[in-house]
Amino acid sequence: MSLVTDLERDAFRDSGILLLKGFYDQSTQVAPILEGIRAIIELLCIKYQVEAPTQTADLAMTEGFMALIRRDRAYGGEVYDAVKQIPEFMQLVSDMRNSCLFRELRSGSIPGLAAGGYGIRIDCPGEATFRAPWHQEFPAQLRSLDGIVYWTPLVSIRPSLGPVEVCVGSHREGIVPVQTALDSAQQGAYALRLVGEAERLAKYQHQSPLTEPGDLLLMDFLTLHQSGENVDAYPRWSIQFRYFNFVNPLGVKISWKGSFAGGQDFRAILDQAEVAI
Ligand SMILES: O=C(O)CCC(=O)C(=O)O
Ligand SMILES: [Fe+2]
Repeated sequence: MSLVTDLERDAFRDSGILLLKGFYDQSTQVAPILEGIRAIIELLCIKYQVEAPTQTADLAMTEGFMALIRRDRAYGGEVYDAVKQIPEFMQLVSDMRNSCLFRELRSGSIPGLAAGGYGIRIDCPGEATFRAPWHQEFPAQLRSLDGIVYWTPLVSIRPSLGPVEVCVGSHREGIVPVQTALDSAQQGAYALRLVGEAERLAKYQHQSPLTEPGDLLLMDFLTLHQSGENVDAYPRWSIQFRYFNFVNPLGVKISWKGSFAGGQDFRAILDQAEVAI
């Protein structure tokens, strides 16, 4: 049975973005991840003697997490590193339906799951350091040119949480040249800036889809997108991972290497393989 209709597949090809409502099962796939996060926050509140409610996932991921980072921002980093090791998270990331979906969207492909390209974002209110500026996934991840970002929220995404913003159809632009911002406190992929950003962004219709846990937002590796601004009182929790295509000629040429997630700058890898972009 198909996971997408022909209409959806064509819409993804044309717009570089596709929202599949309720792709994951809330009770069997999402809820166990939320419970894992709750337990980790509870353990850290005990460890650091932070007084905060953690009896439900909702309380732990709002009040509990905020209390932890108010005490020490580094505790938030501890949560971030821990939650991606929840087995149920890895089960969702490697769900067979993800590769089936990739095959349907990229006909003739052999799907790969990008190592180090999966995680759970915790976008804290008012923080700019870890906000992803306008970017394409390809330089940040490499692996193959025709990869797809899988993005699925763990909380209901309201406008104040800063939904991801996407330029519809921008993937057709091809690889956009980037430069490193030297005046930014941001590091790695977050320090890259699109050349001629304002003019490029102005060409496209912008969308900031509101999503619910279980929904899956797909973005082409060349689609321009950025993190929205979280002006809420609570963090924005979301899962992202990337599938790529082993068959893609550029992927074969660079030996499916990763970029910043693999500890290397994409420019070095493309140079080594003598790929000009
Ligand atoms: O969730 C975000 O704010 C950014 C997501 C993103 O850039 C990605 O998943 O590739
Ligand atoms: Fe991205």
